[in-house]
Amino acid sequence: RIIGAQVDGYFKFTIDDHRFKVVVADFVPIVPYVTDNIIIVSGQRYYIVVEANQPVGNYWIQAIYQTGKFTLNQFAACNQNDDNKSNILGVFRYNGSDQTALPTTKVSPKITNSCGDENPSNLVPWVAINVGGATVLDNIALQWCVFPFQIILNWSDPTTRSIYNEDLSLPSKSNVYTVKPANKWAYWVIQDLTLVNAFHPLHLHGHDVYILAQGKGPFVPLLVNLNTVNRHQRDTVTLYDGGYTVIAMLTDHPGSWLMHCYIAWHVSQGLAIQFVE
Ligand SMILES: [Cu+2]
Repeated sequence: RIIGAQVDGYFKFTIDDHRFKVVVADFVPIVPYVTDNIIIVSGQRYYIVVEANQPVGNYWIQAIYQTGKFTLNQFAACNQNDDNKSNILGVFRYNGSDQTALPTTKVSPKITNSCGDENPSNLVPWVAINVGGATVLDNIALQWCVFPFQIILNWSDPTTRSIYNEDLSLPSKSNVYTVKPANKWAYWVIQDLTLVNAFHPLHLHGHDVYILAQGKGPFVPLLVNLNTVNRHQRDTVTLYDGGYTVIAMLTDHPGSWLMHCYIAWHVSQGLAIQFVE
C-alpha cells in the first residue's frame, strides 16, 4: 500500500527494474493496470501488487520528488524545493541477496518529471457507475471559489452537534454549505482564485467523488466537457494552480463533512469548507 504521507508536493513512486500492478486508487478498486511508476500527492493512496521476478539482488525503492511544471501552466511548479530530494529511498531486498549491501540500480530514464494526478484513463473503476444529471442550475449545483477566507471552527461546539440539536444558526466563519436534497447527484465546481501559486490536493470526508473535469484557468461551463461515464472516483483530487476541478457526489451520506486542501497551511489560507447533507 502506498500512502502519500508528505506534507506537500508530488512524488513518483517506483521500484528500480520492476513493474507493478495498480489495483486500488484511494479506496476504490480499479481495473488493474501495469506500470513502473505512479504519481502520488499528499493524502492519496494506491494498492499495488509487485511481482518479484528479477534476478536476486537489491533494488532501490524511490520516491522521486517532482519539480516539473505542469505542462499546461507556464506559471506554476507543483512543488517547492526539498533539500533532501535525492535521498528519499528504500531497499527492495530479495532473499539470497547480500543483506547489507546497498543497491546500485538506477531509475528508469523513461520516468519523466511531471505534476498532477495519475492519468484518469488509467483509473477505471472496477464497478462502473455513471454519474446522473444534477438538478440545479445548468447541472452546476455549487461553485466554490477557493479564496483566502479562513475557516474557524469551535472544537467544543461541533457542527454535527448543532445540527442534531436543530440549531442551524451556524457561524459564518465555519464555512458551512448545505447540500440538499438527499439521494441526488450534486456537482461541485471548485475554482482556485488564490494567487498562492500552488497545486492543491483536495480531500473530502465522507465520500468518494467522481471527477468530471480538471483543468487550468477559469471554469467556463460552455467550454468544459463534463465527463460522466464511469469516471474515476477517489477522495483526494488535485486542483491545479489557478484552475478548476469539477466533482460529483451522491448525497447519500448524511452528516457534516470537511473538504479541505491536504497542505495544512493552505487550510488557514481559505482552502477548507464544511458541507452539510
Ligand atoms: Cu493547497
